[in-house]
Amino acid sequence: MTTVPARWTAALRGILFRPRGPFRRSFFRSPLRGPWLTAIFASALLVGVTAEFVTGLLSYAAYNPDLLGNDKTPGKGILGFYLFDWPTHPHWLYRVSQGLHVTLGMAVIPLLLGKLWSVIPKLFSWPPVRSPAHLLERLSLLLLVGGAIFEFATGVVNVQYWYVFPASFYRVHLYGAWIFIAAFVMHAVLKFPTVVRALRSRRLRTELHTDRGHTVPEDPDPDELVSPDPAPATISRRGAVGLVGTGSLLLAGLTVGQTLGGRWRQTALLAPRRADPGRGPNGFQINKTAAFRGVTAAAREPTWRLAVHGPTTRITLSRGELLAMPQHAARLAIACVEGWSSGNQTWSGVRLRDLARLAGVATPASAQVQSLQRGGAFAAATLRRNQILDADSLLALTVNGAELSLDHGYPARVIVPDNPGVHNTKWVERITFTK
Ligand SMILES: Nc1nc2c(c(=O)[nH]1)N[C@H]1C(S)=C(S)[C@@H](COP(=O)(O)O)O[C@H]1N2
Ligand SMILES: [Mo]
Repeated sequence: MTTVPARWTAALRGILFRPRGPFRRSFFRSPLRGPWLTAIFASALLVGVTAEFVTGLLSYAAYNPDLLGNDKTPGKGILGFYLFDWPTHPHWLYRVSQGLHVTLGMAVIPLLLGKLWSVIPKLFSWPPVRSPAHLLERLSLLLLVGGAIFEFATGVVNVQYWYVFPASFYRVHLYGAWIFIAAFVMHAVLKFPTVVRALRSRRLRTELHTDRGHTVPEDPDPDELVSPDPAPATISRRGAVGLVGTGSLLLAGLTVGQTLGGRWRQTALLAPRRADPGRGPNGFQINKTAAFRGVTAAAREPTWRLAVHGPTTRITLSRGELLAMPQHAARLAIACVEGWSSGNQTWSGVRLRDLARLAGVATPASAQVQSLQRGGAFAAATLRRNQILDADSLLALTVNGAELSLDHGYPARVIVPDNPGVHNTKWVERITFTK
């Protein structure tokens, strides 16, 4: 015979622990959800995320973070184990890999949303924790989903110039990437057999020929992605895959113009519009103007002299003296971490290696470049030996045959092949070469 209190506890437990809202299995009713659709999105994501990770690591290496003054990211720590000397050739490598990182990053967003949509019932599993192993799995999913959202959100925010970071963007994006990728690899390995099985369960070609009227749910699966009570289809699987694919292409298409530069820039509707570069030889993309950086007066100062320092030598050169030195021209593009590029321009000026020789170091280990700019980011950068010695590495005085404009770095700016834009310092005041 049941005592009254026991019956009450059972009833109470029934009320308290009954799954509600999205925690009920019958809540999500799309007939499209199932292992096959999830596996399709997952496979595409695997490619996209891997490419993002590789280009991201390359981007970090290109920063030369182990050089003095470039330490925006923890280069010498364990995360920098793979760092290598970033080359100066091919001169378009950073532009391509960073353009890919940003464009592909945008393209992956619809894919990520599609994938999350396809597994959303799993996020509301009931009871929330069934066992210690289940708890671990859920925590790893938190890192996975949280990490993905964090990486894409910080990336988009940076590319869109909304500087809202409590710490350096590079640092949070890099740390986040390692946490995310660890969870991602674990998830990919654990789910690999499921994905292979799911991909084999249906034929892609057949799915792409199935319209909405013939779209039926997948077979019930152990992961319970398939709804136990599916509603009629409002879109075919082909439609869902097409929707995500079109979204990806659209985002990529509206972004990539900023990397291509020139007229293509007009098509980059999703890229932020910066200062109007105007027309003429200096009429190409400007990132930070002289006014924004507060250098207008200092840069116009006729008494400006470039200081060239070596271990034992200190000289100063006027712009006239620099122009009297052997001039060299190179067609190079500025490529920014945010994915945009100036496109190739013809820069001309003094070779950095000629300046190094003047400073008494024919083969310097590094060059610290200091701008006239006081305060604000990017006022200084350090270049490494191969960047100084490259025949196309210049302290540019003119561009496209005209004097450098104030916004492009007058009286002199650094331009080095394959160098991230941020290290092509403008309004240079001093270069210190070290042995
Ligand atoms: N002194 C100084 N140099 C600088 C910057 C800056 O803000 N200050 N911006 C850098 C960044 S982030 C980039 S991408 C390039 C852009 O060059 P541009 O402004 O001529 O297009 O300049 C770099 N040189
Ligand atoms: Mo930049």
